[in-house]
Amino acid sequence: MAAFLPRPTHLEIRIQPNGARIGSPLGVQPIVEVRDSYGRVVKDAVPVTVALASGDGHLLGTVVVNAVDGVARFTDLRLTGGYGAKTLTFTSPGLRSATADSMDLSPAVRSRLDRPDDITGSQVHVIYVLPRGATDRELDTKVDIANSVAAFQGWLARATRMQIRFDLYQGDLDVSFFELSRPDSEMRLFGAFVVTEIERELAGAGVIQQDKRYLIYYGGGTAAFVCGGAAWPPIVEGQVAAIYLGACPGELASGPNDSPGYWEFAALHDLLHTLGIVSSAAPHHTANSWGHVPEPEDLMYGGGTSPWEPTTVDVNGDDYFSPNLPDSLSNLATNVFVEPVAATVAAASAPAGVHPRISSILPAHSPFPKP
Ligand SMILES: [Ca+2]
Ligand SMILES: [Ca+2]
Ligand SMILES: [Ca+2]
Ligand SMILES: [Zn+2]
Repeated sequence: MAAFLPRPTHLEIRIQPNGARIGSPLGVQPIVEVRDSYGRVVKDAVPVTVALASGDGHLLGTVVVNAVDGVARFTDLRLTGGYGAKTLTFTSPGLRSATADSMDLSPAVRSRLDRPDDITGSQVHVIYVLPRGATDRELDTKVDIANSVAAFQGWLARATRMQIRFDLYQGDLDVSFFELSRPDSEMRLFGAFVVTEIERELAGAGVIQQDKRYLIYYGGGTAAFVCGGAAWPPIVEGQVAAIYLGACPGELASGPNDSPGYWEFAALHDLLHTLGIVSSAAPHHTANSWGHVPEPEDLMYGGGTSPWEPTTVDVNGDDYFSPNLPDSLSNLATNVFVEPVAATVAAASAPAGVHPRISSILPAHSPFPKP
């Protein structure tokens, strides 16, 4: 009786990868076997590497796994990229590779909860809020909001070397979903104070946490001549900024490296209001438009006869962004909701000097509603 040493010849997929969703590990993680020419599992401890063979995006997670008793079990693979078909291949040196069945990358799972935070401390949580019964554009799960936030973060990083501390979950923007109890027809009657009503409902539902600010992409409108609104502490108490997507025209940025458009600037502008910017005591604070400065190229312009064409965060560095402001003024440079960006990250963002695709449109609100 001759004893043959089993010799591995190829890989075979025992469990096909499946269940690919944006922002989550694969629902079904693949298991791959090392086999010989007779199809028997060979108990060799060979390394098995998985790669994305077709489809755009990236494969993340532990992509090299050592077979144990001839079986390689992947545990934390996940896919990024556009929706649609992706194919994985498995390789090991000297062995015939195996290609998995194609699978579709699907939108993220909707979360009505603020998921566990990657970072501790002050941070901004983003919520897609709909009035009751409004058309659901799934901006939370189809990464539209994540792209929009990334677009203005990139712009802010180039302009200031700072970035907003956003609430992340497993490395991605944590966007949750909330449906109001009232329809758009009721909400819009609150005019410039739609944001106040949104905050009231969120607080009533226990959503608001003490050390957070909230940026709302709101799928409703308003009867007032505004596109968004925000708290402006200490004069207008609150923690919430909202842009009213149903109130003004235009689309969100379509990719994370896009130049910010109107909605991105409006979101960032309103979010800065929730940090107390621009202080009423700032030298160029506009008395007829609270929380704002007068230059049309400034992110915190409050409207007037010139169109808003934001290129600058605090013209002349004397009102709300400078290392040297008096402590009495709200200062983006020292605010706990922002942090410095590594120079490499700032440089890698979309090219500087690109003129924002925005002109002749209203500022986020003109003027800021007086309390
Ligand atoms: Ca994630
Ligand atoms: Ca969270
Ligand atoms: Ca200034
Ligand atoms: Zn404003």
